[in-house]
Amino acid sequence: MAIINTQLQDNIGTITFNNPEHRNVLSKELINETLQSIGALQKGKMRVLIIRALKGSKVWSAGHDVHELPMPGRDPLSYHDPLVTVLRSIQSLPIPVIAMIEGSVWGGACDLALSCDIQIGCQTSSFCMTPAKIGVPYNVTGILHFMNIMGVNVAKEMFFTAQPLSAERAYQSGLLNHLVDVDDLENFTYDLAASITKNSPLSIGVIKEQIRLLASAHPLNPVTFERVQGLRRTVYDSKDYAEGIKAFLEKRTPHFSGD
Ligand code: LCV
Repeated sequence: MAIINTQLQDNIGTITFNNPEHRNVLSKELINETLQSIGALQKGKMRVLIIRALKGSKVWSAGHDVHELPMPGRDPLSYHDPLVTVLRSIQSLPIPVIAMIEGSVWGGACDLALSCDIQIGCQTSSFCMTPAKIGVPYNVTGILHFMNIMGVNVAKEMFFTAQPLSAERAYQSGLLNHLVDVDDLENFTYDLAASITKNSPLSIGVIKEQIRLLASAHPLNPVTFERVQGLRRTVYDSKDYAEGIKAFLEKRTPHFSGD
């Protein structure tokens, strides 16, 4: 059975995560299928892409597949990591991408949802940033992404507490463009997508790229960049990182020693 479903109708592409048994984890397999589908849809007349889970999903996506996290000593979110790759692909896709969110969103899946251009949620939507729960040093582009969207204070609370943000709080904090009743979610999303397809794709594509370039226009001098990479290395080389992954796989609470 395919772990994603793909559809193109009236210039609106839809990618539906279809791996509920494993809570739509962003495994290499799911990400590669998503990237292939985006490529195929782009060959059609797609002007908007909607990314969603199956109707009634309790979990939109459980985030990075923890089984695929490297053991200590290797950056778990490096430039070529499949998750980081798909985030870049969505951010640089020259058409609007809408995250239609039913259910809980975890870790890297929050970054995926927020890499989309518009987020539409319902009362079952929630967002939980989990790096600190697993002992992962999140990456620079991801942290900057969260800072740009929700501001430093809410980003800090999400990363430090690793607790879910409710749909209402997500809407208040700017993670959701719209918060609608779950029964209206699909129609609302597709109506908004349809309104976009009526506008100039060229103008939209250029404005999206301008916003992306301006939002990431944060000059970082080489020494600062190397300091950040060094700091991150102390985390992914740590016993805490190994313990976080081991505890997840053993389905138990992690006991972090701080080294
Ligand atoms: C692999 C999984 C996962 C999973 N990986 O169902 O942002 S960072 O830096 O942290 C980044 C590295 C990242 O994204 O890390 C992953 C962060 N994600 C999480 O911490 C969420 C972990 N999952 C859960 O808390 C629960 O699975 C939720 C609440 C999502 C759903 O709970 P529920 O009781 O409905 P199970 O926990 O029973 O999970 C069902 C199956 O999906 C697997 C899980 O191991 C189980 O598989 P098995 O039945 O084979 O054991 N699964 C869930 N999440 N991230 N596998």
